[in-house]
Amino acid sequence: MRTRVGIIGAGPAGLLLSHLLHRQGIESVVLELRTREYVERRQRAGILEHGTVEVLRASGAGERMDRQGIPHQGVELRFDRRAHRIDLAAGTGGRSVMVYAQTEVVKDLIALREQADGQVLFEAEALSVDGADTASPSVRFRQAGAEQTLDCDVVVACDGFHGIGRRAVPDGVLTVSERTYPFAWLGILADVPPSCDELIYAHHARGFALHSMRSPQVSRLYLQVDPSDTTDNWPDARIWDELDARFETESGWTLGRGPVTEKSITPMRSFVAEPMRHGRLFLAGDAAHIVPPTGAKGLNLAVADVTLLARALSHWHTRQDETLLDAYSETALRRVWRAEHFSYTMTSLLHTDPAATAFDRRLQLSHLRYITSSDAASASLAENYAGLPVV
Ligand code: FAS
Ligand code: PHB
Repeated sequence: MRTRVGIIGAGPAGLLLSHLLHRQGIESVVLELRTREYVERRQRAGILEHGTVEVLRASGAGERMDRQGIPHQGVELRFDRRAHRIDLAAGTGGRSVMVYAQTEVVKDLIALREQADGQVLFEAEALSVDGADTASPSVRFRQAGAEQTLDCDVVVACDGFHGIGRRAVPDGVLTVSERTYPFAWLGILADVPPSCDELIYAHHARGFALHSMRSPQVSRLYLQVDPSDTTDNWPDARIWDELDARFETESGWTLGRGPVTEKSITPMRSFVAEPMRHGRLFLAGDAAHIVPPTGAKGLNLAVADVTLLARALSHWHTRQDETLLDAYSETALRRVWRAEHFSYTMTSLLHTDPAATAFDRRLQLSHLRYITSSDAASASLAENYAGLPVV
């Protein structure tokens, strides 16, 4: 097999890259380890920042998002048993976010690739990337028990944190920076209408909690738990009782309950591998960086990476100009590190670290009170949460 751009991974990064390249007349092949049903059902992100919404709309991938997505102009920070709304639009000159699940973005992009006769090969496991530092890289992969080779002009590893892309870079070339956190998130889906029109990020002595949603009928909720915890320790009743405790307010607000249809625990880490390029191999999305989900940045960073890369590959393809390709890693990493800092700050601000001292906890409350009483501080959170303009 031969193609211009070999893409490993049919998550949001790989699928959107293939879609954007197609619109530029550049052919690609996407190799995906899992089945189509698996990648379409995998519960992950829920918030699209302003720039992501614009990219999907501009590329013809936003039609169902605009019909079924829920635009949000604000988020609530809850602490000291009181609600504090952060006005995203006021703090950013009108930028906002959209509640539209990653599962839906993935379904829309797969459907678009299928309509365009795009090549997305499911149950096709990439085994190695060869010749990354030559003019003719290739990907060895296995599908239906048969090993094949995909010859490419360039290879883009969009294969997530556990993929093979990074491993194709020789030892000593990548600089890895990372941090692990002393907590994880227990996430549930529940068949119950959201109890608030917007998201609620709750800081509480018992631990962090997040109220989000998937539709007017489905709530998405998260609880901070110990990284070693398992869902077996969390029967539904215990989850609801703990959420009630952490969302408590003076106002008497109550959380609606309903059947829990999905339950999972996600570890938390910050991770960056630099540079995001080695010869003709490029890294994009979670293959290059991971953020704790508190800032709702993971999916949005993946979109920003491939938007940049699609533009650079188009310049190379149509003008034989590699300037943007040469600048890809440095340009992408500026946005990555801004999102890493914001996600780290939101995580440290809102979670209850078991090892925290009384001094640490007083600092958290002081920071929360400052953000919710200062227009400047609130605007800073708003511009990071709604997303800085995609370059
Ligand atoms: P992805 O991991 O989505 O996709 C990589 C793809 O590559 C997968 O389909 C995988 O099967 C495939 N692959 C891997 N190895 C391969 C191989 N050898 N051959 C072929 N294919 C291979 N972000 C948020 O903003 N908010 C959240 O709430 C949130 N929750 C998350 C919960 C979990 C459990 C996880 C793991 C992540 C979460 N994230 C969240 C982050 C997440 O949304 C990612 O940022 C997003 O999926 C990144 O997209 P991709 O870079 O495409 O990587
Ligand atoms: C979600 O709806 O899944 C979600 C929303 C905001 C976050 C993380 C996850 O910060």
